[in-house]
Amino acid sequence: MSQGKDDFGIYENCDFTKEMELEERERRKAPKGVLPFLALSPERAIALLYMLLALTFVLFMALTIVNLRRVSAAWEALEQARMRSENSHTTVWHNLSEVQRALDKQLSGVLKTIHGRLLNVSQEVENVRQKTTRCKAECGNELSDRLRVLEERNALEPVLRQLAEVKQEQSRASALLDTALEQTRNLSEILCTKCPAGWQQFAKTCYFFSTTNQPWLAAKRSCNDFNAHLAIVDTEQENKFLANHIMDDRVFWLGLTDTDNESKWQWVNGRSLSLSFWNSGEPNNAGQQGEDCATIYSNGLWNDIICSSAEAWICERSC
Ligand code: MFB
Ligand code: CA
Repeated sequence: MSQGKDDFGIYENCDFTKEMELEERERRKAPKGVLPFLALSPERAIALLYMLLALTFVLFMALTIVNLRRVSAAWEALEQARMRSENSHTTVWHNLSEVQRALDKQLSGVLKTIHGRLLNVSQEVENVRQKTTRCKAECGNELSDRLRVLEERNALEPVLRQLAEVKQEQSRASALLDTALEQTRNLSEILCTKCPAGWQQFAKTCYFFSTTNQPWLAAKRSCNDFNAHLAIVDTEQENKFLANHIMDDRVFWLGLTDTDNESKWQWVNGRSLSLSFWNSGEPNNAGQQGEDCATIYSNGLWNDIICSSAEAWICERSC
């Protein structure tokens, strides 16, 4: 055991071995702030270094193993990703080839359609060309025909104009004739002093009472032959005038019938019946063949009977 005082301090009774004393001196020689092991003996330092080295190596190995694992995991993931990518590439490639095939198929279909249409169009073009050729010939003829017609029409123009003037003159003349006829009629009515022989006058109208009999249609024609018509009753006074000229049991045709439309009675001038003097219960359209022509009794009442019956008749005409 050594005692003494060194430059660094006082050692009291310490159990220092030589080495430890050396170490202690070394340590104390080391500048302040430097790692403690530098203050160790070389052997120890080497041992420590070896230990550190070994520790570092172990650490390094551990880290390497960890990294290797990570790398292998990463590699595996990469490999899987590559596989997936390859698979997806294969799938995508397969899909693309499918799409390609579909597009080729569609395109070939479209091309066929277009080709077909082109054929049609070329056919139509050919037709149109042929029609145009034909038309040139026909249209040429048609145009020359039309030209000829136009020339003739031009020639007819003055004739047509004259015809129009003649037509205008004609319409003016017919208007004048109508006016003259109306005036003559008015005049004859005003000047009407008497009816033809054998006719009866009431107001400005003349009446003919037949002495023979015939069916309604024949009687109608007879009146027309005298420029007259079967009697049309417009007023009660006129009806009384007719009745007063009828002897006892005789009946006379009037110009009244519903032959065209059953029960739609119409005068021979086309006017529908308004004022009427039917006997009670008439018109009854009696009998299997019906009754479609009107007669007047001596009492002024009317009855419908079958038109084929032969009866006397009354004609009426303006004075
Ligand atoms: C009927 C009359 C018919 C014939 C018949 C003789 O009146 O409606 O037209 O004249 O008598 C009862
Ligand atoms: Ca009757």
